[in-house]
Amino acid sequence: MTSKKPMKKPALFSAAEFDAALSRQWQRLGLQSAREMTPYQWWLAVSAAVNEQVAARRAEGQLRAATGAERHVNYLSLEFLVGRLTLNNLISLDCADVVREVVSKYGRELNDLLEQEVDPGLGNGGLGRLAACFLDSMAAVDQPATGYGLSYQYGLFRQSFRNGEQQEAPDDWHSEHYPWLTRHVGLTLPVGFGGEVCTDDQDRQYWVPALTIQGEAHDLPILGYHNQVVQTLRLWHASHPTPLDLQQFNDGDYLQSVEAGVTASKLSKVLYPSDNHQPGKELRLMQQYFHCACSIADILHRHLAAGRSLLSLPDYEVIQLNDTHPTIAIPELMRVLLDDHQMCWEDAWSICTRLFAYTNHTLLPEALECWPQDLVATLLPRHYYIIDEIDRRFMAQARQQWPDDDQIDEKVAVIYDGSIRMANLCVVTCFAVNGVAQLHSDLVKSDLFPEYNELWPQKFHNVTNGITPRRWLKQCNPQLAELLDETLKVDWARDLDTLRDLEPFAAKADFRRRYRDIKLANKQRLADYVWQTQGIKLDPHAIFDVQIKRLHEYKRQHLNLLQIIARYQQLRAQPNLAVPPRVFLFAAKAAPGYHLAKNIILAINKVAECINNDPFVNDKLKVVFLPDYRVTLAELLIPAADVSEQISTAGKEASGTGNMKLAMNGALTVGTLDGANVEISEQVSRDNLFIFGHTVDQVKTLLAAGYNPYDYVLQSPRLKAALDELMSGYYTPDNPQALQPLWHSLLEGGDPYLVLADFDAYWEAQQQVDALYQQPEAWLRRCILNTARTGMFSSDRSIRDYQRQIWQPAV
Ligand code: B1N
Repeated sequence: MTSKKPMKKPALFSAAEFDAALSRQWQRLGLQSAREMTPYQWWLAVSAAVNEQVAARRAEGQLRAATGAERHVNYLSLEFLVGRLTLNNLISLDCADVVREVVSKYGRELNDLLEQEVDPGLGNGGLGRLAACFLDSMAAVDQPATGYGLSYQYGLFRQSFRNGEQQEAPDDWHSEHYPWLTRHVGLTLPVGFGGEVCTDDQDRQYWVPALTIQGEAHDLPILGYHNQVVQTLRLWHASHPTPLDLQQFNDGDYLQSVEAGVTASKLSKVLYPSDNHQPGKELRLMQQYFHCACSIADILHRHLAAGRSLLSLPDYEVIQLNDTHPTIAIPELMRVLLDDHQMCWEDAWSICTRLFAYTNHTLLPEALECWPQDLVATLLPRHYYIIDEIDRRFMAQARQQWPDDDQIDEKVAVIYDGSIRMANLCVVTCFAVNGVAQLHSDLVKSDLFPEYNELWPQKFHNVTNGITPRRWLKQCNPQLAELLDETLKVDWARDLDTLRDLEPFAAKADFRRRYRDIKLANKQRLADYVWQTQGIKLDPHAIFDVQIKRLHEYKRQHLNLLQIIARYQQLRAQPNLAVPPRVFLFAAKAAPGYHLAKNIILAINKVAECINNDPFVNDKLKVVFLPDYRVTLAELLIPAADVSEQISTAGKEASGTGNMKLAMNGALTVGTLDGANVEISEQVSRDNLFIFGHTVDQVKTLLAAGYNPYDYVLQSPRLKAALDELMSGYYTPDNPQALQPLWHSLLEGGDPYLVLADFDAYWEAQQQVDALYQQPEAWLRRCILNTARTGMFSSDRSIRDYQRQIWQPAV
């Protein structure tokens, strides 16, 4: 399928209209002229002026709601990692040129003032970023949708390093004002907590909460790419209905009078900073319930306001749960239907089981949410009763299905051993359950939920993740985007399968030269940034090898580190070795309470310090750990990468999405057969990346046979030398014990992620990288083929898969 470039539509607003909107903004700032604005005020004014135009065009009907499907998708997620919005929105509206023209009349560069925007960091990593890509794609493919999230006052912490150690600081991202957010003034909702369940004279149960707080709606516009669609990401902010109890205030008890408001404001204060881990904190459960109660009320209100009956809810709406974090929406909807609308259990249950769908994003046991039943019973007593009843009814069915299995409770019950297993509640209720890459979806069926799969095989699906090509190609790599425009002559960002038409150009000299020059320019841009921020000089002709993702043992940044040490030792031993110069670039945040992850950061920083200050190897090897990884930094690193490190233990990374972004921008993957790496390898073909290491089956066999990391140390002199040096205090002379947690985890700790077992194969793959880079023409061809063959990783394709497999009207 190829899409012809559509006829150019008239711009959404003219230069004169935009200039007038801009004037209103600087006047509002209390200034006399546009020229008085600081660069930050320029960014504020431009963004607010565009947002004002969007609101006006929405009211006039030039921008419209999506209409392309029967069911409206409600995407519930505790995280939306949207990244900077201003340029993204200008690209979607096709208004960047008009705005650039007006701004330049005042002697300003649009690109400079866009740099003033602070990332809205309302997510931890891949799960939150996926939610943002999906909103972009749902608008692009005309899928009616609303995103529901929380308006955290503080996003993911800011990271810096002191003596190589991670320091955290609060991320006060919109300290006073964020121009893309609009408070929906007419919309505030009450949310209860605690209290007790009472019974009325008709024997119906109802909940009397002890505390009621208020949810305010704050909306971000989500703009469809070149299709005039606008929809909403609604972020709930907690406040107290009466921030001051005036009676108490007048009685002189000032502190107590603000106390209720304090409880409320804590709720949406901060994003929990853990990725692939469940903190198990009461406040987190309160956040989740607050998010779900507001969202359910809003969805019902929209449905009823359209004059529709409650029973028809699943005909018009679907609720997609982004992992189990919003699972409490299920008992909340049951409660509202049973208690507020006096529906019978069967009808309410029938609605829920046709309305909710669940996406699983991880198999890691420490990330599977379980809540103590006592906590739920105290905080949400009515919900606890409803969950218990769901479990009771389901277990009656399960015991019939497996009459002879005396372990069936342990395997499938929702409430077991004093805790509520949220993933089980999801699978029991939802009409669809999906994993996020083919391998992961297979493991969801075979390893995580084999019994449920036996009971309901038709519930289980795969929808392979994707990334929006607007942000991750067009916006972050403008030169490559222009080359694609000129070469393909179609609006490829609307239909990414058209990238396949690049294949023949992999052999054309002019295209090859331009593709290579663009990569080099992107590397130079990154080198300039590293020089300015870190004072480290990088040679843009070196291999830029990047590993950028959250810091987690299963992602194995320490495998990369061991290989770097071995490389450093080799260069010291053989100074004349003909290897291409290599720069290893890391960026990663560790959860503040994850001590081993923080120790790995320290280790990388210490090794980097030593290598970068060793003139002996300096033209061959550099290591840079860039602080404060976030969407904006990813946008700088990804177009500049030659090598993409995707080296998780097979079976542990559900999908990965950075792997897709890097391959699409022409980096060659060094990767294990894990998550979406498997599908990337199928698409680009195995010769165009570097696959190594134990497969899922081999990992299982190895662990079943009793894995002993020392076996691998004894077999590999290279590994032993690298480990010995790391353990010797060589890199931390001031504190030889500083890296003890790291080596303990690798040796006595049993090396749970098989770092040592994969070391030799990884080293071998890295040798192949060096060899291929020495054949620049062969290398370049592979880069181009990676770009040409990664079209299926557009999140537009993911959304179409959801539409086809999951969001079809309920039957
Ligand atoms: O979700 C991404 C995948 O591409 C990644 O492979 C996967 O690791 C990631 C608890 C998580 N899974 N689980 C989480 C995040 C926050 C939290 O509090 C778990 N993140 C993933 C998108 O599918």
